[in-house]
Amino acid sequence: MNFYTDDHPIIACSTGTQSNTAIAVIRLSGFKELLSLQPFFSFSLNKIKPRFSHLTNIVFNDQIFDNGLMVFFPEGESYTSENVLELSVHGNLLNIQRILDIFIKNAGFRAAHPGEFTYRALKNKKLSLSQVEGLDMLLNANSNLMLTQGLDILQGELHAQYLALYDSFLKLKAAVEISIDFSEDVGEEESKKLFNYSFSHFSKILESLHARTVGNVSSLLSPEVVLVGQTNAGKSSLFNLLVKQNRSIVSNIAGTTRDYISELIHIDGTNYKLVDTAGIRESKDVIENIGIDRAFEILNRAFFKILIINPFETNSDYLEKLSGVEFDLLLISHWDKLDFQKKISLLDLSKIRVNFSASASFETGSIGPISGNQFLVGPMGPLKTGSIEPLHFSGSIEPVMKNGPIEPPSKTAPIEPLVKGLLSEKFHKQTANSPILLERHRQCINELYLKKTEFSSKISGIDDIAILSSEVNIFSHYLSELIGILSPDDVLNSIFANFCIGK
Ligand SMILES: Nc1nc2c(ncn2[C@@H]2O[C@H](COP(=O)(O)OP(=O)(O)OP(=O)(O)O)[C@@H](O)[C@H]2O)c(=O)[nH]1
Ligand SMILES: [Mg+2]
Repeated sequence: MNFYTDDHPIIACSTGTQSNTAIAVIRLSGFKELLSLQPFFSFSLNKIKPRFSHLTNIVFNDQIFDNGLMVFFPEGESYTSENVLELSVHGNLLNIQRILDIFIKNAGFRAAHPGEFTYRALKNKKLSLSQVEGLDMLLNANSNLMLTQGLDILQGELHAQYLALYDSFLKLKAAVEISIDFSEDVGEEESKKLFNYSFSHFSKILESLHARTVGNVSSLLSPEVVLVGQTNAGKSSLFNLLVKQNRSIVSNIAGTTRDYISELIHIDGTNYKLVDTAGIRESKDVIENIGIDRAFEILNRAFFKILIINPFETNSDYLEKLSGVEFDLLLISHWDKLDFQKKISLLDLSKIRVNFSASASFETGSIGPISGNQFLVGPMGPLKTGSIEPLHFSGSIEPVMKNGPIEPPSKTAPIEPLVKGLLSEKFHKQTANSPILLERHRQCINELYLKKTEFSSKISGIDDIAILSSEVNIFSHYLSELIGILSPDDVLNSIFANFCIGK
């Protein structure tokens, strides 16, 4: 990043420059004298009341360029802690660019880099490093979970817990120092007591933070739901059902989908990336094989894995390839076709590991019965027969007649609530302990926890606390990093990499 030491006045549109909007907010920061900007406003700037909005024309050389509102935030009381002026102007993209150009060409401003306003807020101590990370999470959130945690971090909630941990570390350090410097006054027993108390307090706070870092959260940050299966299994048909449009090409030609395609679906406060993949089969087509490799890559990292099997076209070699994967849901498609039951009775699914399975028809958008009122659906597979668990369904079970009457008489439930219910159940289960989502924080906390465990085993059996003087300092580095006292350039670079222009 090349703006670390530069304090040139900067300008940017903070409300996005992708499409025309009714209003856009342009931010100017870092100018020395507000009055020097008088040539650009019809409103008399010596009458400006800080933090109040004033109606003004934006002018230059006797020409009016726009009419809008301006708010002045003086140095020390603004987002960046510099003099800031915010202009609400008409959000036509050409209009925005024209206003930016006026200030860049005639008032000595330069276009801000992505995240530069926030960097200045950090530099001028308006925000802590973890607040910046919280802001980043808030602005790029994919779920209510990230929105909430981003806001909590921005408001300093997590930072306050880190400071409490740091404070308890200082007390622990002091307990060791006391045993060195004042051992004669305090006495060995008393200093040991003080040390034990401080260490247990430090451990308690660290343990509760550590409990929030258990498990892998990377798949929760941008959760992917992958549909895999053989060619002609019905993956694209289900994909279209879930995204509610004919987004993926469906045909009875095996190998229709050759590369993955994805769409966001919003369920219960979370955006999931639904991915339709190339059907798995032996192929001589180079491009198709790349698509199949990609399907496996996505399968390995996906948050929710759905396997689709078409019992009319499945061979056991292909099922073998999937035996190492634990699927969240198995859907056996084409239940609406005659001979479905005969076909599934010939399937050997013993190698498939799956948490929930159901027969399904993507033609009718429903999960279907196997016989009578029995549904091929149930938790903890492989393949259990049982009734539908009401937990997963909001839709009613309705009779369906498709391709003529099916024997025995059929009843169905819609697929969508089943998939969405299982998905959001898994997401909520995995986020129940409000996991700390920021990787940098997780790493620091895990390192600290490791050091604490090592420290614990070292101190057992030690009577002379004084000899721990240097040992206790091992926590200091990671704590400083956690609360952002230490922030090497590469840390800053990775944090600011996600920021957009105008923030
Ligand atoms: N009767 C019936 N037909 C289905 C069902 N699911 C899919 N089909 C049909 O099966 C054919 C293949 O479906 P697709 O959704 O394209 O299958 P796919 O798994 O995406 O196939 P590839 O892209 O080749 O890997 C299409 O003609 C669908 O209309 C089902 O449950 N019942
Ligand atoms: Mg397809």
